[in-house]
Formats: sequence, C-alpha cells, structure tokens
Amino acid sequence: AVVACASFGAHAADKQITLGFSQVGAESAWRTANTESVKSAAPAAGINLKFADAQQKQENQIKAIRSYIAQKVDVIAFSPVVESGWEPVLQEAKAAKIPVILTDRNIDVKDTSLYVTMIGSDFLEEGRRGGRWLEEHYKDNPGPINIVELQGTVGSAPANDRHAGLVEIIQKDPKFKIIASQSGDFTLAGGKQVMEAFAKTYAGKYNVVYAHNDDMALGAIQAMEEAGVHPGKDVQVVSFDATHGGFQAMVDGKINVDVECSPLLGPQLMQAVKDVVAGKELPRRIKTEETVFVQADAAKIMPTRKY
Ligand code: GYE
Repeated sequence: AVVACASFGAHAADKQITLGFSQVGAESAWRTANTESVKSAAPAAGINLKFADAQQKQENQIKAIRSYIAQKVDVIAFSPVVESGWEPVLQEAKAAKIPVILTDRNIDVKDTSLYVTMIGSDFLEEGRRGGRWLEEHYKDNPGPINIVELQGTVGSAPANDRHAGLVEIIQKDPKFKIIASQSGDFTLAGGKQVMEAFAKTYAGKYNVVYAHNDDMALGAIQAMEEAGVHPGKDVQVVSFDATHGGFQAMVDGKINVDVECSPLLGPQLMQAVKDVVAGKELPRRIKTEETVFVQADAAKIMPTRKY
C-alpha cells in the first residue's frame, strides 16, 4: 500500500497543470501585451493554458470561470474587469476546491479566502505619482490649474485608484481642480470621443489632461489636435502604462509624463500557479516594480521598452 501511495504521489506531481485564465478583453495596447505575456509564459512553464477573452464584460468572465470549474482545471486565474460582484462565482470555485489567483486588477470581497493572491501593480500609488508630477510641475504657478480626467472602465480597480491617488495629492492645494471627469473605457476611440466633447465644452479652460491609460491619451491627443490645441505644450498630458505608443507620444512632445504599469505578468503568474499546486504558502499580494517616465528621457529609454 505504501508503494502504491508513493507512486500515486509521484504521478500527481508529474501531471501537467491546467490553468484556466479569464482575460478582461483586448481594449488597449497594455492588454494585448498582457495577453501575449500570459500566453507565452504558460508553455514555457509547462502549463496547459485555457484562455477566454471576456470583451470587457463581467458576465462573460463569470461564465468563463464557471466553465473552468466544470472542466475541473487545477487553478483559475483572472483579471477582473470590475471590483465588485465576485462573491457567488468565487464561492463556487472554493466549493470545488479550485484555487483562484487574481492578476492585474483587484476585487472587493469581504471573504479574502476566496482568492490565494493578487499579482499586479499598485494603482493608487500610480495615481499619486501622476499627482506628484503635477504638484512639482506647477509648484511656481499660482493657478488655477484645471484638470480634465479621462477615466478607465467604470468600476475597475485602475480607474478607481488612479482617480483616488490623484485626488489624494491635489486636494492639499486648492489651486488644482478636476473640472470634468468621464470614462473612455480604456480605449483609444473612447478617449477621443470624450476629449472631443471636453475640447468643445471647456475650450481654453483646461490646463491638464489626466488620462488613465495611453490608449485614451492617444485618442485625446487626436481630438485636441483636431480642435487646434497643442497637446504637451498648451495642455500638459499625464498618462499611464508607458507602452510603445505612449513613449512615441512623449518623444513627439505630446505626452508629458507616463506612469509605468507593467503588463508582463505571465512569468510571475505561472510561478504562483506552480507554487499553489505544490502546496506552498504564497504572499497575499505580489507587487510589480514600476517607475515614472518623463518626456525629456523618453527618446533615450524607448529602445529598452518591452511593451
Ligand atoms: O492600464 C489599461 C488596461 O488593468 C492595468 O487596463 C490595467 C489597465 C491598463 O486596459 O491600459
């Protein structure tokens, strides 16, 4: 019996791990790079990946997670489109004894036993970094400094936290005011559309565009140029992600500062998956190391960028 047990154990350890991953969508350059990172890291780690794109809809993510439970995958990972509403489906995963790992975006649940760990950036700190750049840039300017904000997907962790981080910093100085704020859903088309409206309504009245990602910043740049405004000069543009597109816009003088957010989470995710299956204890939060890039350094740094 002992021998049979040992050989069963060896077999279990050798068995290929199956990971079910539910992605938000394909809304941005960040997301494309993230998908690519997950898809290439899985085979490199010897993990069998099942992948589903939710097209930015929570209901599609819930369906994908339920199907992974039905298929009895070893681990479920997902990048939650919004923060709330996950308890029921995660209870089902827990009842099926399938560990869940969050990547990229956090969720808001009371019962934190519903997921093992969260791998990704600190969006609140990113928002503070954007705010601190503004504080520094305008330190000798008495203001008023009027900000228009292009928010990410409504209810998503990066939209909530990049907004909250900005507010935390600028509320110390009443010269800063967010005069308008609207969601462009993290897409270029969304950013352009919202900015077209802002450029009309607030013509000559805004000093800063604070865009929650590069795609929306690039859309806003197009809208401003069509309205005869020079982004990066007449208006300071603060953005997030630091993708190739964002870097090129800095090199072209149109984005002033880009707060880095790395999408290259695949290798860390695969390691966490292996550790969970091996029964190792994981930290509750695995943070990504990031920095802030300013226009003056963009041309020099751009060739080293990986997404
Ligand atoms: O900033 C944006 C993407 O969740 C960090 O989602 C991610 C955000 C990223 O669509 O470009």
